[in-house]
Amino acid sequence: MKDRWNGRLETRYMRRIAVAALLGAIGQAGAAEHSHHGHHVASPMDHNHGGSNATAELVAISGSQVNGTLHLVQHDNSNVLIKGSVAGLTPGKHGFHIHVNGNCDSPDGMSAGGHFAPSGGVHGAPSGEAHHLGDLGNIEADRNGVANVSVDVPGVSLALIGLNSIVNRAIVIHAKEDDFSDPAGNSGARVACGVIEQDNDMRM
Ligand SMILES: [Cu+2]
Ligand SMILES: [Zn+2]
Repeated sequence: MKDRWNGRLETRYMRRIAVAALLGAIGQAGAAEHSHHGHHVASPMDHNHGGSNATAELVAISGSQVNGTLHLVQHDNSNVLIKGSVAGLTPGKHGFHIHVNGNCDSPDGMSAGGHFAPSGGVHGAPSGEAHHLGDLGNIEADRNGVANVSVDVPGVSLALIGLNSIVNRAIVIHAKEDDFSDPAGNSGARVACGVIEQDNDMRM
């Protein structure tokens, strides 16, 4: 047990170093491109000047095999980019939300509570006028059950405190597609859950 736990810690640590190196490389590439060419298409990563970073390790719930790691990077004052890969899904679309409680302990994920909605509202599409702040739409898995996630979320932060902070809340993936109907999009069971945890060792 002890070895396994140490191995897991080590893996997690190595992964963070790899991510830090990757983010650094992207930042340098962006800067180099900027100085050598007059124009360059801005990527959200370019604006991560010492912003907070967080990680959500997705755990399988409701008897699913869904797993993955999502990395969150704050850029600008109120935008957070969520990137990563999720495996073990059924092919097609799956509701993708931030839920209010950073608690994935219950086997059905209900411990994560309802959708994160600090200013209320009704459930809907992230592109629509009315929606919960935590309504992130759908992610789509390919025929191998893998979804590559890259979702930019406006209006939220990775600060430790603040009304719109999503730290210590949960990312939940559902069995079915979110059809954007109130109150929760008919997206079915919760098949993966991960608490959004600040990467304290990566703060600059
Ligand atoms: Cu949800
Ligand atoms: Zn909602």
